[in-house]
Amino acid sequence: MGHFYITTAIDYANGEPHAGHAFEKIGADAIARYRRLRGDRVHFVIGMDEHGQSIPQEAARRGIEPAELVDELAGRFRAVWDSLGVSYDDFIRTTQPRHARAVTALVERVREAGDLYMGTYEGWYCVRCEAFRAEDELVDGRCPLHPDREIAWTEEDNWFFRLSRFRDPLLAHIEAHPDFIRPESRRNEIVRLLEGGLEDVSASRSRIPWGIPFPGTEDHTVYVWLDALTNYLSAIGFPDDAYREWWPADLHVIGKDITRFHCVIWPAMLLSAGIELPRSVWGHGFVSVEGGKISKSAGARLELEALVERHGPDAFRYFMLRETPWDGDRDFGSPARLLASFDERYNAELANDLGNLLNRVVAMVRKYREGRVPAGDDTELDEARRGALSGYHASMEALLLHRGAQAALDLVREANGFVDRSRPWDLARAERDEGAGQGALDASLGSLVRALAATAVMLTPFLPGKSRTLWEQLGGEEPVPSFDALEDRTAGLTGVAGGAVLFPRDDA
Ligand code: ME8
Repeated sequence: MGHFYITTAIDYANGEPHAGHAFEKIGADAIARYRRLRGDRVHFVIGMDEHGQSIPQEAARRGIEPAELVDELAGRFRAVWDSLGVSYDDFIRTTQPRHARAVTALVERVREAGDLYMGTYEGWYCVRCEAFRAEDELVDGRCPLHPDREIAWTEEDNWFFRLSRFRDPLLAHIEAHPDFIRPESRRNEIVRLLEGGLEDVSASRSRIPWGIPFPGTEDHTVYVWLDALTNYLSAIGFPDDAYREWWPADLHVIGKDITRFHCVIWPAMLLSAGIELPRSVWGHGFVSVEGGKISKSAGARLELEALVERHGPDAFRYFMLRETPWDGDRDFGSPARLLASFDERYNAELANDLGNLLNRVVAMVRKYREGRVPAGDDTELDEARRGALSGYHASMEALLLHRGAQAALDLVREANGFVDRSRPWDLARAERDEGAGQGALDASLGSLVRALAATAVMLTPFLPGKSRTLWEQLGGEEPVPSFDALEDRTAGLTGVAGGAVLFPRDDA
């Protein structure tokens, strides 16, 4: 049995949760759930990034204290993740004492390594990125990622982190560990950046009191990115030895806009402190509508809550992960097009293909076998099931989640085609009217139940709630089996249970 520590980015507590945040958390959750179904012991951490300059600014705008703002937003984000079935084991907040303790310890180790020095910083600071931007990065005098925000000229004494020293060790590490940065497009990006050379970065900010005091100084706080990145260690108890139970992390899931922080600054800090590097960083792409944030689009009900309510949380998870390649971007076009493709996937794949298959199979097992699940010989559908499972595992292991979902749905389609071809109603008539043996119908129904049971497990990472219902309607007992137990527990199914329609059709 393996051991898997997976994290996501911690979200800034300066605005509402949106579909982009959700895409990341749902995807990471699908990976965590897949690992559990493989029998791994999983530790899955998400949380909130609650320091930095933007948070007191946003609090002031709302006329409340920063602490009040971050509490409120942490509650809001968490409620959304709970409603979406995100199965996190821990929720780290950077305002927690356990986090401050870890950051202080890490900064001290970096200082002992001789990688911190005092200098003067002059430059443009983008509060939305919480990062300094070089003059030649600016577009029309503004941050290239946040052209709607003013950018501030900043001059201050800072502690600097000797990042420049880590260029060669990082290049060597990336070269020796092809899985360190994935997908490949992101690795190439980082290699190019490193080849261009690295400059030292600020490790502290002065006059930004909302943060973790920089050890050994009066009026400096730890630069928010150094603070935030350390959450991956503080959540597992660093600097106490207990952190070694989970470290090194197996996978940091983050968005493509912050790969530089995760693939350059974070590993450099760890190298400096003499801590092992994470095994892998996955930089997923962006979901958008008309090139912008989904929730910002005018009109249509595109706020996260409304999207989740439209067909329920499982359908939303499925839609996001099936539509958007986990290794790429997806622009849905107009808000109306997003809703149309959501409805289409829901009706065609979930309500029709999957929902109808379940109904048909349960109804036939009841009608022809009084609800008892026959074992029956293998059919071509069993072969298709084994093929689907192996394609599914290959995709899920490579973290191509959209292809994993596709493999499960392909099996559902195969099974529907198999019903039409094997015509169980004719087999039943032949038994009744022509004295035919029971073998053919047993084989047909048995292989259909096996296909549905395998589908329930394969879809659990995407549709955790509905997959459980699917398994239960087949007569299975909780929990949905792990992959190792799938065959035995399917063979142990005795009678179908049936129940309410899995995905009520909705032609809205
Ligand atoms: O960057 N599509 O926080 P954040 C997909 N606090 N992913 C998106 C997205 C979109 N449209 N918009 C944002 C931060 N994300 C820092 C992280 S980690 C130590 C600190 C992703 O709230 C984004 O790429 O701006 C990031 O991974 C996550 O949402 C949080 O973004």
